[in-house]
Order: sequence, then C-alpha cells, then structure tokens
Amino acid sequence: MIVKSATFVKSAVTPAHYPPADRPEVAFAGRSNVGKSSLINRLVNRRRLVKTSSTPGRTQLINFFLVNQNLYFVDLPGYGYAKVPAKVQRTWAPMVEAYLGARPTLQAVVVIIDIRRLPGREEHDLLARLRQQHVATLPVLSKADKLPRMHQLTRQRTIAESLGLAPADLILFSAKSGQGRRELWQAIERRIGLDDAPSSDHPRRSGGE
Ligand SMILES: Nc1nc2c(ncn2[C@@H]2O[C@H](COP(=O)(O)OP(=O)(O)OP(=O)(O)O)[C@@H](O)[C@H]2O)c(=O)[nH]1
Ligand SMILES: [Mg+2]
Repeated sequence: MIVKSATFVKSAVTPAHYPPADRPEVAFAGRSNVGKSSLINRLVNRRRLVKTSSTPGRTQLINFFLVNQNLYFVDLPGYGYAKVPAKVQRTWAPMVEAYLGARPTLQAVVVIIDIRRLPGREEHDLLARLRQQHVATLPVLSKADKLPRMHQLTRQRTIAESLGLAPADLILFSAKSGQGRRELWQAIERRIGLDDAPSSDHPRRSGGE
C-alpha cells in the first residue's frame, strides 16, 4: 500500500460520535502500552499522526483516521492497565463492545500482543468475541526488535500455540525498525480487497488521545 494521505478524523466515545460507516474499516486493539498507536504511525509512515506515550493508558477514546481517503483506521483504547483509574477501566469494555457492534463496515481487527508476553485472559476473550461476531482478526506480535531473530521465532511458536493458531498466522512487527510493515499491509489489503488508492494530497493532522 502506498500511503498518500493519513488524517485524523475524530475521537469518539459513543456510536453517536463515530464518523459515518461509509468506508471499509480496520481497528487496532490490544493491551495498554503494547504499541497500537506506534504501529498505526509506522503503517502510514507518519511519525506523529497518532500520539504515543511511554505511559500506558494514553489512548482512552476511540480515534478514527482516514487513510488514502478510502479506508478508516481505528485506534481503540488499550485494556488491562492497572494504573488507569478504575472508572476509565470500567468504560473500556462497554466502549469497545459498542464499537464492535456498531460498525457494519468493520473488515478486520488487528489484535496486537507484545512478543515478550504470553497472551492473557483479555487476549483470549477479545479473540473469542471477534470470532463469535465473525470479524476477521489479524494477530500481530509487537516490539519484535526487543528480541534477536531466533528468539522472535521461538516466541512466535509459543504464542501461536497458546492461541491455537499456526505460527505463520502471527505477524512479527516492529514499529521501531519497520519489520513486518509490508506483511501487515498485505494482510489488510487482502481483507479489504483494496488496490492502491487514487492520489489525494490532504494535509496531515495530528490528533487523538
Ligand atoms: N522498541 C519498541 N518500542 C515500541 C514499539 N512500539 C511501541 N513502542 C514503545 O512502547 C510505548 C507504548 O507505545 P504506544 O504506541 O503509545 O502504545 P499503545 O498501545 O498505543 O498504548 P496506549 O494508548 O496507552 O494503550 C512507547 O514508549 C513506544 O515508543 C516497537 O515496535 N519497538
Ligand atoms: Mg495508544
């Protein structure tokens, strides 16, 4: 995918605030601090389109981005970070549940798991929830640059086993080095059946939580 434009559209809490469901949409979900926002920035090759932070719990709203005028990327708030105030944590599940139920145009959810962690209950629950709803999932192992290549492959096998998937189903990704970017784009394009988008030169805008 050649990314010609990527712009922040809006932040939302409830479906009433979402942009119209008029384009294919891909959402990004995962534990707090797993690298969701950094992954989106790397995919669109904009360093600061989405705000990232070393403090977990940075993204607390549902943020919509428009890519090449023909595809929405949706950065979902992260789950499972204990230090996020309880009130915020309690809103996560309903917010994401409502989102998943409200987007007929949702084509795939990129489920991001830190390569150094074993998937926990949240990951299993999320994957089961998406499967039940017949939403395609694209599992990605983030922060691959933290491990040497041999160790990456071992982790890929171990995590795949814990999820009941084949190792090749898990894309090794690094927002830092760009590893896996092309592979993830190809997987997204296969899901949404998009070819390279027509050119458009809209100005970039930073945004989101
Ligand atoms: N080494 C390395 N660090 C990464 C990578 N991706 C993200 N990080 C770092 O991990 C931290 C969290 O990244 P974010 O992209 O903000 O994570 P997030 O999942 O959006 O976090 P929340 O919005 O808080 O849920 C930041 O300090 C990033 O620089 C990666 O591929 N490699
Ligand atoms: Mg984020």
